Amino acid sequence: MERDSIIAASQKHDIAALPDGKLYTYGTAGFRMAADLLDGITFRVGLLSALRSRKLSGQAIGVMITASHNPAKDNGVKIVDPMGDMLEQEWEVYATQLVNCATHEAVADTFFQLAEQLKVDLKSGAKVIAGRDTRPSGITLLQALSDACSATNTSFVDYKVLTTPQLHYLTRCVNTEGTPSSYGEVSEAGYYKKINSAWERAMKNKKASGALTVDCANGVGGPKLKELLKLMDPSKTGLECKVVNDDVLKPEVLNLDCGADFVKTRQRAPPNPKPQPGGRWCSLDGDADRLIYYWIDPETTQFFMFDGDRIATLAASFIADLFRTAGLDGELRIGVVQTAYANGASTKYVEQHLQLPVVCTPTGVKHLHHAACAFDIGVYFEANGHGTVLFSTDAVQTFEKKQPQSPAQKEALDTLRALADLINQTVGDAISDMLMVEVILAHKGWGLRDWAMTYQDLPNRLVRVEVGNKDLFQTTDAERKLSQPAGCQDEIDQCVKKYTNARSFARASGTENYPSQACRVYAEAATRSEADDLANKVAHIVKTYGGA
Ligand code: NG1
Ligand code: ZN
Repeated sequence: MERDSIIAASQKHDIAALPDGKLYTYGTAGFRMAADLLDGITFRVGLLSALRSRKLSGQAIGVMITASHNPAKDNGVKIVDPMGDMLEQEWEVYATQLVNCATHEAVADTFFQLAEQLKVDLKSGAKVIAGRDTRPSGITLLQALSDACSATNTSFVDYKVLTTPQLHYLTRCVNTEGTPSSYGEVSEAGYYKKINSAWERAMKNKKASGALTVDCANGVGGPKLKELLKLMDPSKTGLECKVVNDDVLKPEVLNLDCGADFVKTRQRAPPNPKPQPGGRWCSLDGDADRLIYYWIDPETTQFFMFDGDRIATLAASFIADLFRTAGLDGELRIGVVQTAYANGASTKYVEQHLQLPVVCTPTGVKHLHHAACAFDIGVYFEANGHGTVLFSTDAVQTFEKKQPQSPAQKEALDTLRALADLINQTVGDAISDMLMVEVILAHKGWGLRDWAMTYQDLPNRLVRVEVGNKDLFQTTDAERKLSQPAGCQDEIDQCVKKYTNARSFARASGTENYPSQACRVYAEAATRSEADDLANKVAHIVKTYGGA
């Protein structure tokens, strides 16, 4: 590997220095910002992936180019580890280091220095696979990645347009191909085949209750869901999917007034097409890893939202029921993992009604995923609709070994096995989560009204506060309290005390870095007006402590 060729390749992918000596940082969403700032960053992420693959004995590393629910002008780049999980945290620091090099020479030098420090054999083989969402800017960013791979003799496979969870799936498949733990066929078609077969098994003798309208945020979920629908046979399972907001030819409409993030943050349905009262609706986000269901009560026209918390409670309650029926109760441990953004009513429901343990982690899927691995069945969801259910090897083996004593036990075990295949084990996947919800509703014989009745959300509000310096805000206790700036948390506590059943916290956003920096304030309370009022008051406190 030649220093000169790395420098020459790097020179084709410049980086803009940030004002005031600020650094680009690898955060919960990798590097995410305005697409025109990303060319050099993506090239350097390619270099780091080439190192990481070599460090892990040539296993393939995934790279996803997406800015998820962000507006069309943005993009992002994120590294996926060999088993389909997020990049190991220690390496986020190396990513930040390589990306912030001031010159192309420094890029090459840092690359060799990291190789030495991490004992990476640069003569060994390496592989990177990549995909992108539908943003046109992704095409040139993939070229930057490809150039980094050429400059470092790294094999590169461009899977072109994919959902984020599909790229995670493919990464795991490539690395387990031909082994007993093979995760599936290494192709997009293999992904659809695996999901559809598991879906049909999970729905054996069950019927979904008719039409489901899916808002795809005008993102990659639209064409990909339509691919899957080609395999699905509504006459077998009763599920009629109607795909809306699936225009991927007009880049500017991506995530515009539609999609899971719109529904969650505005707490209302997208304006177009207007949902009919009583209909079953859901929204995906721009890269199809978040899912939110909603329903308008035909009698009262009240809007009900089924967010990540509610999907988690539905999944946990159903799996716990299946365990009881299958006679596995007490043998395997089910747990729910949430973040501070989970509605207090959902936490209470899981702990008191379902009698299952709840763990709270900092924001960011890597934290939730990690905590979920501590259970035999780990149900993790962020309130925003990103999440999945992890089945440990132990759990899957137990389902295989268990001898059913009755037809009901057999059915419960079959359903558990099918769910373990249906639910994406690498990362939250809106398409597979949606089918999981449909399986559960069909098994329970529930409509959305029944699901809405399980518990009542506390009114809540999430506010974005622009601050001069978000690094001033340091948190503790899984982000539920501020340790810095001094005095800020006391003021928040004093404020919260004045409201009924209230809770509020503030933290720096990990994804909103450039050009403006933001903190997020969450508040919940007994009534809508109290929640709104509390959120505004805390936002004001944060603004005053936030620096110029
Ligand atoms: P930040 O900007 O750190 O709040 C947001 C979401 C996270 C996660 C990341 C990655 C909220 C409150 N925050 O992070 O949950 O999804 O984006 O996309 O929803
Ligand atoms: Zn997303």
